[in-house]
Amino acid sequence: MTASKPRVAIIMGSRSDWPVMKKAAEALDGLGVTYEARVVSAHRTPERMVEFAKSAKAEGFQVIIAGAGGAAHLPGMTASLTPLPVLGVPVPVRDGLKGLDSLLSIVQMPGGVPVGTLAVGEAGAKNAGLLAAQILALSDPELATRVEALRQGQTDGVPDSVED
Ligand code: RP5
Repeated sequence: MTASKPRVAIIMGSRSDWPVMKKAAEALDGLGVTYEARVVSAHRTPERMVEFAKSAKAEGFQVIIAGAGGAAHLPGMTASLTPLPVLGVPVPVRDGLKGLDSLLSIVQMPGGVPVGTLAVGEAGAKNAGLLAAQILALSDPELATRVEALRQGQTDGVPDSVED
């Protein structure tokens, strides 16, 4: 958790999702975006989920990143209870269907309740963090400059030769 008021909420269905979801936190840390990470399960703590989703905007969050695995209802249920943009990260679970279950549970929302669904696993979590920062950067010029610098550094770091 970062020190000042968090702009992004990173929620996940279980502590077991954290090794994947911390990639979103790392992306936000890298861009100086404040966040708070919490365990909120659609199935095991449904009342906590409702309370969180209904109060998230009033708490000052601007974007929600929600990760879950298996029958991953957390992103969609959260999106149904808040006007904030929700980015969904499908987490692959050990004894599940390698993330395909999570992906399909998150991606096919009914029209009217959007969830911005990212890739399965760590790449999706990292991109959720970056995308949340890009959303916030629309109204934050200093953050926009940091996002652009990150992109430029990424581009500059790709060699054009196959070996030294
Ligand atoms: C989901 O069930 C969680 O998001 C997690 O990905 C999966 C397994 O949870 P644990 O049994 O590891 O707590 O709700």
